[in-house]
Amino acid sequence: MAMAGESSGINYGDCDGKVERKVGLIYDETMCKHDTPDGEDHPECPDRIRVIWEMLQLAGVSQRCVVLGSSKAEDKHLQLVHTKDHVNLVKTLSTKQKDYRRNKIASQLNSIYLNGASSEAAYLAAGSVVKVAEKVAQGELDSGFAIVRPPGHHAETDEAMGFCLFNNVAVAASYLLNERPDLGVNKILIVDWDVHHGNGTQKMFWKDPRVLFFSVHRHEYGSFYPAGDDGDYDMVGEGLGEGFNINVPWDQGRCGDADYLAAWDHILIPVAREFNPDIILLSAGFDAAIGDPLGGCRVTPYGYSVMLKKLMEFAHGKIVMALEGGYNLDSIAKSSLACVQVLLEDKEIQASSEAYPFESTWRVIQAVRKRLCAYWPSLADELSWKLINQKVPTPIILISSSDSETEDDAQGLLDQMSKLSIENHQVDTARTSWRADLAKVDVWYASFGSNMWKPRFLCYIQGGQVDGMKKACVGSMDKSPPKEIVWKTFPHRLFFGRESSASWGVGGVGFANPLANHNDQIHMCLYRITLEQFNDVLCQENGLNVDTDLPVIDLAALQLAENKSAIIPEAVSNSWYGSVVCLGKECDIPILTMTCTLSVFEKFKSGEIPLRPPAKAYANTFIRGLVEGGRFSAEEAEAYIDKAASTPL
Ligand code: X5A
Ligand code: ZN
Repeated sequence: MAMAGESSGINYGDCDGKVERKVGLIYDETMCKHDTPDGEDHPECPDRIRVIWEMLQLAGVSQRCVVLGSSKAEDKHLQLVHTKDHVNLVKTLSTKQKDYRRNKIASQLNSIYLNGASSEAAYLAAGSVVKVAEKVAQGELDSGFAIVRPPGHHAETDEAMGFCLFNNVAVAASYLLNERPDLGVNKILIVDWDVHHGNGTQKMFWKDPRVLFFSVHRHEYGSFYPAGDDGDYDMVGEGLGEGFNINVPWDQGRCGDADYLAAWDHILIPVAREFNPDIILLSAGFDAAIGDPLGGCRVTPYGYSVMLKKLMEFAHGKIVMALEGGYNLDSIAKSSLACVQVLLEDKEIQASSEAYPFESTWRVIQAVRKRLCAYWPSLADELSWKLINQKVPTPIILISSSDSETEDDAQGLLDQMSKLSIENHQVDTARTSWRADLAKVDVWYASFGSNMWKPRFLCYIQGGQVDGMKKACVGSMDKSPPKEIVWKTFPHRLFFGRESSASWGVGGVGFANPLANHNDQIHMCLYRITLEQFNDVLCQENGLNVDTDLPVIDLAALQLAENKSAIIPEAVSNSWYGSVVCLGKECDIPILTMTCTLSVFEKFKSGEIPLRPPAKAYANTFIRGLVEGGRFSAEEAEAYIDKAASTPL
């Protein structure tokens, strides 16, 4: 039976005549008006909540829920977790005086855009989570889902960041604890399964034992957004709140159902049983979902439904879901639907999975259990050997060109590497500390595409944009020009592929086969730069921010690249130029190039990713490089490109 509007009463939805659980939903189109000021594309887009709502309607699920109207948060509730100044800033964003200052304000914040509708959306997002939480706590609803944006969990007491303006979930938790003693909510479990760390929420309840904050997120030794140590498992809370903050920091991307469920079974669920919450608030970002462009993980709708189902054993199933991140429209719609079906107790879920967690997942889980077992006795037992042997190897991919070293040696080196970066990070937390060290080391960056034209390459060093480029580069933090330039040929295969690229628009761009082949010859222009600059070039080539706390290639990784001839650093493993290949040495300085990974090369070869002749602007730049470098005449350069573009792989 369809129910809509702010109706109450018993909902007889099930064909067995079983009384369905009352699940509240809030969606309001007004929150779609928060958008980029200039119409630029952004992953945190209005369609995110639209597609979720449409999916719930299409599946006939929203009709079986109690649909509530949205509400604006009250300032006094926002001020339970935010400063007056911050609330005022967001409140006055849409005023006339702010029309000209909004872009400036946004640009001074980390990953925030603002328009005239941002203020209202932020108030509605926070107020709607408060409203659902109130009704679930009261017992008027069994559970609920606030389909809101902007998201909230990155927002700190005095600062908007990470697409978040108000910390919606934190406001709701604080409201229940401090404003509604009548509801009898004394202990709240906040589960944050967004792929990013819930830094804002963590800080707001850092010393508060009434709130157990659990966040599982990509961390990668502090390099993943929001970078730094906040998301580490060592951050357990302080004072009375000590032990009431639990972080599960993945040290790699690609985690999927098996990894998340292992964290559930061996950390979250036993702790939740001991904590025995009165209500659960779920920071339900869906950016760990398979297909998410920012997350890189692989949680399926089924995985989300099992995670949620396992939480329903607590607090009499009183669960308030609030949308956080999630940027693949298809994935977030399907994941949301799977979750609401669980809240409705629609279908039986058998929690069985053939996949195993990664080896690194067990390492993280064991570290978390060890750090927290003093507060939660159920974490004290060692995990059985049999259990942790159910694993797949950590997917750091190595391309080995010599048989002299076994994969085991490589794993040993990698283990050493990860230890190194952890230690470095703890000893030395200055933001740019790595730069000074890597500035002392020279490498040759061997370019084989448009970067062979020096002015184009200099965009990556000094910043800027040459003719034909669609986008400007920010450049390296060290803007000094290359110390030397030499040309050489190497036994690798040049080819062109992709449909289009951000720098050049429609058309292919150059790649080198990551493996050597002595029947092929590629012309390369070698620039002698520092390893610091090489990192900045690598980041820009892969569309990553150069301003990172950790280098992509540190000294250990350079060593590894030299020994193994090629490495795939985790930070760029899913990017186009994910393979860093060492081509040997020149004057005792290692020669590095960057190209696609072997697995992407295989996709080019099979046609799964198109081979495509270069874009016009790209080809012109390429030719200029070869001609001005004195390698070829214009005709010869064209012939070189034509041959590479027309010979099958
Ligand atoms: C809510 C959320 C992500 C921010 C990423 C900024 N924020 N690079 O998923
Ligand atoms: Zn996120």
